[in-house]
Amino acid sequence: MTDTDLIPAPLTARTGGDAPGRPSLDERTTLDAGPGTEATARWLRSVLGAATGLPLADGAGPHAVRLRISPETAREHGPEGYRLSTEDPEAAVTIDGGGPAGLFWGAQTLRQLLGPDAFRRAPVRPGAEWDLPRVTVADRPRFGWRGLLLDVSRHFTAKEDVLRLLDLMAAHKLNVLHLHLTDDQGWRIEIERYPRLTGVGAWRSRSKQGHRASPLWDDTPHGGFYTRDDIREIVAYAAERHVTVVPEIDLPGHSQAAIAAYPWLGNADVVDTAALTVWDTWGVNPNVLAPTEEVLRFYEGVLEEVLELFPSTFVHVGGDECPKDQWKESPAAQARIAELGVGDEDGLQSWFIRHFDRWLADRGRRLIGWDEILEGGLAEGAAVSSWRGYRGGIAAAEAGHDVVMCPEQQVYLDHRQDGGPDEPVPIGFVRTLSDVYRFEPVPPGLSEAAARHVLGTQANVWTEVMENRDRVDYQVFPRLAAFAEVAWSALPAPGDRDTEGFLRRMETHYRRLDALGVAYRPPAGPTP
Ligand code: TNX
Repeated sequence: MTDTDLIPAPLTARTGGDAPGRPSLDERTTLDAGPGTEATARWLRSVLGAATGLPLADGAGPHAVRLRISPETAREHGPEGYRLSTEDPEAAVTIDGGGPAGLFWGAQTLRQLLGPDAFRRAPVRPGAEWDLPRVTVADRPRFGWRGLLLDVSRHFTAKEDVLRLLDLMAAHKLNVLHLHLTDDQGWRIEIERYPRLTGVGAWRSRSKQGHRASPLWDDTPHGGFYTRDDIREIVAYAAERHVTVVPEIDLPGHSQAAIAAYPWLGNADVVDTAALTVWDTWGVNPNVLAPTEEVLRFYEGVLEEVLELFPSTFVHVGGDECPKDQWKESPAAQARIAELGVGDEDGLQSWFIRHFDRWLADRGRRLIGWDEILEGGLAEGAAVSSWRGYRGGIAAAEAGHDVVMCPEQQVYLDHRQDGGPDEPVPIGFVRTLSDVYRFEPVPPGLSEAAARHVLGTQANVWTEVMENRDRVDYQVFPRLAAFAEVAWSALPAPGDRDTEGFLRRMETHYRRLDALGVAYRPPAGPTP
């Protein structure tokens, strides 16, 4: 390692010798953008231009930041890999990307090398020189799926804040934003053919149960949703940063907001679904979808619009925490079990998932769901988000299905960071920054063949008790930095990880987060 304090740590970083002069960016710096590098050049110009005030005109030469797509780097490090050097004589900085994504990650590394002030939006030291270390970095990610789930249902995240989070993800070389768009407590995406999903389903009133249900639930009326253009903007903004947005439409559980909007979606023979409102507390909700053909058609309609907006290969259909009580009680659901020959209520749940697995496959997409979709038999092409520990992920991977590891014990960022009384979100397991750093996405004992099915890993942020951006910032940071290093870097086994070294590099990283205006949890705790 070097003194460059990069996070996530690169594969290799070799600091150079004592050649005279020191590489730096200054008034003479130009951008030399080779074919296919224009998008990253634009990003660099806008971000570094704002922070430094430098003109960064187009042009080649010894003072240039030279951007290239390089087949040799692609061969060595893959499309997300890059090589960055401040030691090549023909330019001040050279970044060779294996592909456009690799080039972009290299540009993120350059920003870190310039120091924390490179993360500001206006120059704080006008006329300053922007020194760079003499270094050659070669880098590539360990996993292709380096994700963050944001629950925008329990509390709506304003579009501007989603865009900001995408910038923060990109700064940490994360590349999948899993947007949890629907749940019992709110439907957050406009669906043209079903206007009540947002007209009714995006709004909840003051809790009728009040704080009796949970002292932690924010009782304020709440709502919001993304229009189709908002979604297009989020997806395009993400794509410019090489982040894929994976949409989640949760079914057949976690569906009360949809049922409140269209009561016939629910089990109307056992519950007065017309009286249901968007759920005003949290937990596992009994009001699940009715297992009818009409409900399937309805969700096909929803997903058709979702596919128009999200180019992501993977589409998440939830499948988690679907209580089967209503199906047990409902004569209509029991008749369906017999008619479909699916055996029992678990079979009904897989009937839903299997249907959408085929439906998505017919449209060139792939289904991903929470590990409960294993119950009653895994659909043929399904991938699994393993959240109740590793178990579901292991079973799915050993059966040849792709998995994303996101065990709640390790990487649920809604969970507290300390056992003390002052954590603003005092729920769940205690998971410190160092704990997250010691998370290993590939559990020991997984066969080599199964390990190849671990697409990667994801940290999940559920927002039941996070009413605003500062709360989310506090829960996500700094732990996302540790998570990013686990997802990107070639770290040794957890017992051999250099946690001390990571925490030392974090000292610099906190300055970057300060410059970015992130309301992270201070290392000394909430009440230092
Ligand atoms: C479980 S993770 C859930 C979410 C909650 C979360 C709270 C998952 C698939 N389901 O609905 O928000 O726990 O930590």
